[in-house]
Amino acid sequence: MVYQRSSELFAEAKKVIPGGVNSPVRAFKAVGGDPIFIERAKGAYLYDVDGNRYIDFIASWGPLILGHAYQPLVDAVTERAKKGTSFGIPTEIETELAKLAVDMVPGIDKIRFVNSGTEACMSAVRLARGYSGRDKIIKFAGCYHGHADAFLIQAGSGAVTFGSPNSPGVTQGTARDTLLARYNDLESVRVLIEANENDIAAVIIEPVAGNMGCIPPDENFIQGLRQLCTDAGILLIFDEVMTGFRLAPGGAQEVLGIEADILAFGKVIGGGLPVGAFAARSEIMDYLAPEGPVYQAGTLSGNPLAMSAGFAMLSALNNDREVFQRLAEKTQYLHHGLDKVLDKTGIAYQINRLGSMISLHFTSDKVIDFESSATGNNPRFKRYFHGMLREGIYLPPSAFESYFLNDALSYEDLDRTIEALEKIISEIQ
Ligand code: HOZ
Repeated sequence: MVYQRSSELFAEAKKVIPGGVNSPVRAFKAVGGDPIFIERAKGAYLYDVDGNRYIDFIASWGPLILGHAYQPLVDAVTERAKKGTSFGIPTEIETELAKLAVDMVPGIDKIRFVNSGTEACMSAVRLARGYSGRDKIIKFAGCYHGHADAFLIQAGSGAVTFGSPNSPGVTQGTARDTLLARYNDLESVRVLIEANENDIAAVIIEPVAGNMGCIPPDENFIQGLRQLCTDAGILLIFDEVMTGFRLAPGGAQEVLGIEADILAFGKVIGGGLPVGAFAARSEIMDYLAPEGPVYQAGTLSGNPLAMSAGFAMLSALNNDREVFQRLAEKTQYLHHGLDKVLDKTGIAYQINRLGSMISLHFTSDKVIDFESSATGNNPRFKRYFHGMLREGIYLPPSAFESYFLNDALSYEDLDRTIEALEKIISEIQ
């Protein structure tokens, strides 16, 4: 493959954008080399500026569950744009999307739209603090809830990929209010709750972790966590930015059979436009301004273009609920195909999967938390990533990220992906 135009564009970008990217995970720092620049995409395929085609397994890091340039969504956004893109005054489509989301997701009465998953999680925590009158939160090592200060303590995703899970710029005071537990380890949560009685406002968790690779929760852990929170009067926040409207119409809550107190959304709910949201029962949501005292606002929040995209996406998913099962089957097919190739080699690896989220770690340890996910063989991962890229397969450029399958992927695409691994397997031995 030739990447010449991409490299030229990257050199230009670096002159005026820090690191040449607007989000670090795009920079290929963990795998080396220059990132590719995208010209366009359709369905399951990305086309770069050098004319190369890739089968896409990141789907814009999750939002494009039905594939790129999904026609009903493109039509909705195009029609809406002709009428104006933003007013800062209410529009009917905001209520339509809110009704649809409230209908699809268990246990919520009201939802507030923001512009990103970061904003959603940050606002969810503020709401929990305002509602409970308590300051501290518990988060889990390796979970990533966006880049608000309180979450950059042992954060996953790009933060850990680039060696700053505890970023400079986060004050000691913020760090003191963020307590750190271990994913899939209920005892680590119990200890923190006992040591901070009546001080903890919320526990925030990715109910299926996707920022240290994909790590499903152990059933006893997640059920026990719900019970611990209920017993201690702590609000349980599910960060469903990755899992919401992806694992099921009702997200991880539906799959796990557990209801959280506050939910944060992003990605699929915006269909590829910048949308985040947080939601809860009325009793909690009515603490928000202008109804209640907890302030939260945004010039572009609920803007009609983004709402139209979100409405087109959720409507499509709501009207074709089999899509979730279809995606889970495709993901299972990919999993088995990768197993078949890797099992012949003696390479130590783990594949974790739930629904349409999957990841591959080159380690012999079972990957259940941040520590075990960090045991992966990174030099091998780099060779794997670049080998697959050369074969036209676009994977997340870090082992600390999940793949997100989209429904435009055909079984032929999956076969080509498995064949690509077979082709490059000698390079990663
Ligand atoms: N939340 C995404 C997956 N960890 C990363 C997206 C980004 O930072 O660009």
